[in-house]
Amino acid sequence: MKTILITGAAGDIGTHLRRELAGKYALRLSDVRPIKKLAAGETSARADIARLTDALRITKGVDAIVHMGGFSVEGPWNEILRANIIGLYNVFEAARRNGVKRLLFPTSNHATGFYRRDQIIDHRVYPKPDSRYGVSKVFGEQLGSLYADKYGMEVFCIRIGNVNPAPVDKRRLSLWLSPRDLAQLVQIGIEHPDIRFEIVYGVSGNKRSWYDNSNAQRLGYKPQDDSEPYAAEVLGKEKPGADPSSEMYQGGNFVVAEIGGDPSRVTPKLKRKR
Ligand code: 15L
Repeated sequence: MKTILITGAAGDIGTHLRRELAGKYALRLSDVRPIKKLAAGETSARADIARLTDALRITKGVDAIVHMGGFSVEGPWNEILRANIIGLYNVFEAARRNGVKRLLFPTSNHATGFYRRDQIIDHRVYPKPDSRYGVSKVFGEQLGSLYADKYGMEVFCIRIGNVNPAPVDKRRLSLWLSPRDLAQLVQIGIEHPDIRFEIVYGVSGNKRSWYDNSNAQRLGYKPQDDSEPYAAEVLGKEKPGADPSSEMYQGGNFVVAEIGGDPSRVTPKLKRKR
């Protein structure tokens, strides 16, 4: 059985993945926070990936890395820099030094959040990040490209929409990713024999999708879920958006965060869950 390192394992997505991948892999779970209640087949390795020594320790001897760790919304530059630039670099570099070839990087819809909602985009469009967070995700994709081309690493980038048991609002009807579809994409990223550097969209088979996800389909992705059955209920509860720009662009309120404001502040609406 393969041993998979999941960083950021104490977070929401990490928690979904632990449940979905249980029994399929030996899971090494890492986070700066303690991991509560290990299940059978799980071990934990607490680490701060902003320290290269920690990154080297946790990546030793694994077959693949699912790098979920990082700052997950728009935030102050210092935090983005520490977790998503320095921490990410350390994970790639530690993987290279430890001979771990396969790395899955969860990038984000916010790497392309300044595309409009009336546009359908595929994996070949140039990035249009909507935030410092989005820029950090573009950095991660490009670092992956470098490590694939220069060092022969196998890098699978999933531009994740929004992972939740059910879509939570109108925007998320277009970019919802169910936990089981996330797990399917992660398994493709771990198992597909022919990955060099790939970008796919982490979305379910949503009828209202803004993405041409043919690259994921080419690699075998067959989403099981679609947000459409939830649409009537979700739209019935929707309140009108505060800012028309957030309605116009795929990135939603990340697009309008701090416009004309103070970039050192975390916008309250975007505060991440702990
Ligand atoms: C993301 O990239 C964030 O990590 C997540 O918290 C959500 O805000 C999601 O995007 C989204 O766009 O809904």
